[in-house]
Amino acid sequence: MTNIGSTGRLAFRGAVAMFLSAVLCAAPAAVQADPGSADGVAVNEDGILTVGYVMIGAESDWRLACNRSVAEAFTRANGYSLLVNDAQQKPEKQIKAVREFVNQEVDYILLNPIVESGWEASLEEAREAGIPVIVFDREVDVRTEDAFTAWIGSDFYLEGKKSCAWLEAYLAEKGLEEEPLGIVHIQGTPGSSAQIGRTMALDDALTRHPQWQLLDRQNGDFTTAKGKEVMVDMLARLGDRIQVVYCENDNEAYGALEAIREAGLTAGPDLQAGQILLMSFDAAHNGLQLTLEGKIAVNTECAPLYGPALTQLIQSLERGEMLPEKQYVQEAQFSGLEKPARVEVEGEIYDVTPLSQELIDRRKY
Ligand code: GYE
Repeated sequence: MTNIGSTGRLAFRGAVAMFLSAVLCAAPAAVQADPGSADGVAVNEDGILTVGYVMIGAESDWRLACNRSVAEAFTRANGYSLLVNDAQQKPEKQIKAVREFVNQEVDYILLNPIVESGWEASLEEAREAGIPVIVFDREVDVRTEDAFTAWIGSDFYLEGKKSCAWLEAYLAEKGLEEEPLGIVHIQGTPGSSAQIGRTMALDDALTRHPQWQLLDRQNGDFTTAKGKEVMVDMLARLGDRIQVVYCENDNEAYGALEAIREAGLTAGPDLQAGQILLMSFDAAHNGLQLTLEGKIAVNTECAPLYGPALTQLIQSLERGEMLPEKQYVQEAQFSGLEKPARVEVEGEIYDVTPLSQELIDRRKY
């Protein structure tokens, strides 16, 4: 067992910020990794740190890339024994997994929470056992101070705001800013940080634009299958009133695109020609390809390659260094369209990265 608990985590914010944006933007090694099993017993061999990974599942391209990145970073050669517990998108399984890892006396717990709520008791047990918990990607909503050791992840609300700002700028570009706009919304897993932040941003934009009409909102659970299912339903009920589809990840967009094609309609940015404009998040390889083709008009990036950053955080803790409590990663935004070239969110300007095949070919996930 390591003695480093979840107390000090103040200094070296700047250093970690720079480091995180560097590692998360780097391409992963092109190795297919197979996460181990949760059934093994944590053995604390000489110099080997046992790390329990409380995983969400395999719902999306993003998640597969994230899991692979963790597996590739926490190898025996790098000094780790990685135990993986796959919750298959079931929050109660995750709580159980934390408890199991505490009982196994692992050295560290990596927690990728499905939903934000329900964490007080199990995190308290880990804290009492002196096992540092590093939460990443999504967040936990806990009132207890020092409930976890550190968190790194995305600013999902900002991602959503950038996405909506792109739509505003695009409509202005086309002279359509005053026109009524029919929007449907395919949400991510209810109660997950990614869903909460991206939904909140759309809600803000709907309030700002009374002429935008939210026609329907359904849960696509971040999967292609569910994304398609809800889009089929929305198309059947709302038909050509749908002008914009706000998908909360690429996989939902893949599903929505299938539904649109099967309904004999066309996805694309030309609203005046009756095309359906899709918005997406993640910017995984296939998502970017569809963005270059215009099938997805704007794709706001979400960075999945956490493995190297997580090993660095653990190494910092091993050296007795303090960690910042929360650390956001930096993310881009992509479109195949030339304009808008930048968006503005609360006085900050963010560039929209123009897509090229070369850029997409470099994307390994
Ligand atoms: O956007 C989606 C996934 O939590 C950021 O979860 C992650 C989200 C990501 O399944 O594709």
